[in-house]
Amino acid sequence: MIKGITTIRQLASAKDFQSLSDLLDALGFERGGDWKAAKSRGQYFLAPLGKIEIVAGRERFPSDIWVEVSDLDSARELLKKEKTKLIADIRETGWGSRVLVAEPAQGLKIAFWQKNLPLENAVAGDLNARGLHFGIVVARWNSFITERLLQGALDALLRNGCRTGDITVVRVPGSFEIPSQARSMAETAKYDAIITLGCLIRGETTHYEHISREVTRGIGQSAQETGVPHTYGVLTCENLEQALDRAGLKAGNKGYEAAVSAIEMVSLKKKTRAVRSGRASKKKGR
Ligand code: DLZ
Repeated sequence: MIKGITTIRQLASAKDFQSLSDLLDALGFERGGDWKAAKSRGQYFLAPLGKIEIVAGRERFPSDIWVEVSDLDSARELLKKEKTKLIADIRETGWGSRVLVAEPAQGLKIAFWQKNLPLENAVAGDLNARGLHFGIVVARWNSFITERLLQGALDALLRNGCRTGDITVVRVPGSFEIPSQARSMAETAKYDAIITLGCLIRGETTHYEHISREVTRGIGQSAQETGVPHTYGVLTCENLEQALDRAGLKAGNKGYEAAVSAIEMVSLKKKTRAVRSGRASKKKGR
């Protein structure tokens, strides 16, 4: 019988409507439909999971909208970037999770939360880029997009402690040339990770499918065969509007995201190596 759950929030102004829509886009909600009537308009945002939760007892919950996220620290960073008011910063709950409360529009409180990792042996990368060396390969084709991706990537590296002298930026003619350049850089063993940035637009690219498949495959292959983490900041878009959205407007900046992923992967690689050598020496000790 049940088909879905909708919770409606009526906003005070069109400006609130727009800025909250932008924020929900940036957080990764999928847009459903929208509607317009004589006196109002609406926009649906879809989450992968909806539920109704009922609670008994005396604990007070700070919001009646709870958005579960996979990475609360990144969600907080994004909220700060969007200048969203934080009512309560990240805190541990008494039930194995962390939560923060934001007020993205006047009178609308949303709690964002993440479950703590339940496993003892869970390993996750940190976001500290101090002392790390990064190679960035950026395509000149569609440079008005790729230069924005580059700015996003540099912003992420510098904010997380990387020094400008530890970043090498190499420009290649187009996305097709990214994998071979990425591989040449990875093979020097001078870089902890390679960040790849490009923009393919279906409408303007002949053989779009072939080029995007080759670029993706080549970058993945270079990562696997050299053992150096590579991250993927190559936009594959239907049109220019979508590309602009992903290069810093509505859907965040994919260059920024690729750089954050690179920092995380370097840390993860080190930790995995440490776990592996810890296990090996335990075995020897036996
Ligand atoms: C040729 C071409 C076309 C049509 N479109 C794009 C594009 O949308 N994005 C991009 O990064 N590069 C494009 N290129 C250039 C190719 O990637 C490549 O640089 C040239 O074919 C030279 O090998």
